[in-house]
Amino acid sequence: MTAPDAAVLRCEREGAVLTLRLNRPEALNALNGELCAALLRELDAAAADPSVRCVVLAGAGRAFCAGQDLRDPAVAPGDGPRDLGEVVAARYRPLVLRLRSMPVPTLAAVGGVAAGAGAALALMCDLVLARRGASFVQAFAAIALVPDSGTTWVLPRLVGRARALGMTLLGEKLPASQAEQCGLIWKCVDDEAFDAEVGALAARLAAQPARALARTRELLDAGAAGSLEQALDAEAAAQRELGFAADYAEGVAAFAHKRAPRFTDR
Ligand code: LHQ
Repeated sequence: MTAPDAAVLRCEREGAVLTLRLNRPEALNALNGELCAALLRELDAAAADPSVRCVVLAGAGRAFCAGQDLRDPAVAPGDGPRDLGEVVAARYRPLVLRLRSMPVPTLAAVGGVAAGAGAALALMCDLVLARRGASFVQAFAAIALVPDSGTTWVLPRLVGRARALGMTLLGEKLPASQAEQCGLIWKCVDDEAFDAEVGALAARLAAQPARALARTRELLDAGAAGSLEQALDAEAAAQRELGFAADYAEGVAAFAHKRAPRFTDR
């Protein structure tokens, strides 16, 4: 399956797994307006397509994504001031909220450097698998901006305030192995095993009960901000919903008959 805008975003389908591959390798897959729009459109389409059960976000070439394209006329200083607030609100806010509310699990396959908003998009995915040679850069301070695209929300949640400040104020390249050690990402994988591990993990996620996984993400995000009582109430509400759903019956039947479950709910 090839998207109409294959030039900037490639849509690759393998079974129930949809890989959205940022495809501007000459600019380290930096995000311009066209790429942001294509990504949002394909994520919306995937969310509405019951045959998609896992979305992988990846990059073509040696990088995952260098963040906002600094040569994009919408942000490049030069011909006068630019309203960067408008750019983040119009392009990045919907992308971040879309990723965080996908009805299926999301996996970032970070094969190279992930910088600025590129790192933010990766960190918004449910799991991040990074090639050992990859790195994460909070590139905002180097161009005298604040972290955006949800970075100020997600970073301290993942690694705590001290590390979040260290990463954002200093903007150093954080190697994937250290990103794993400090809990920024799920796993760092040896370079030669990366593609196979991405495929295996995506296939495994696609076989999971998508609706239960999406509710789990919602509960963990809400739980981090709310009280214990709120978490208990939200868990009960979700458990009530899931208990009436087909996947629960299927999961218990599969357990009882010692067979693999076939989950279908989304
Ligand atoms: C690039 C870029 C890039 C264009 C490398 N753009 N060409 C949202 C909206 C509003 C305003 C602004 O902010 C945001 C959110 C953000 O994302 S802000 C952060 C934007 N990103 C950056 O500042 C990262 C800039 N890039 C870098 O720091 C480095 O390139 C990294 C650390 C990503 C990779 O370093 P290297 O591996 O040493 O590669 P390189 O620097 O040699 O870059 C290779 C080419 O890619 C080069 O082009 P050239 O024609 O010289 O070969 C770069 O100019 C181009 N490139 N990032 N964001």
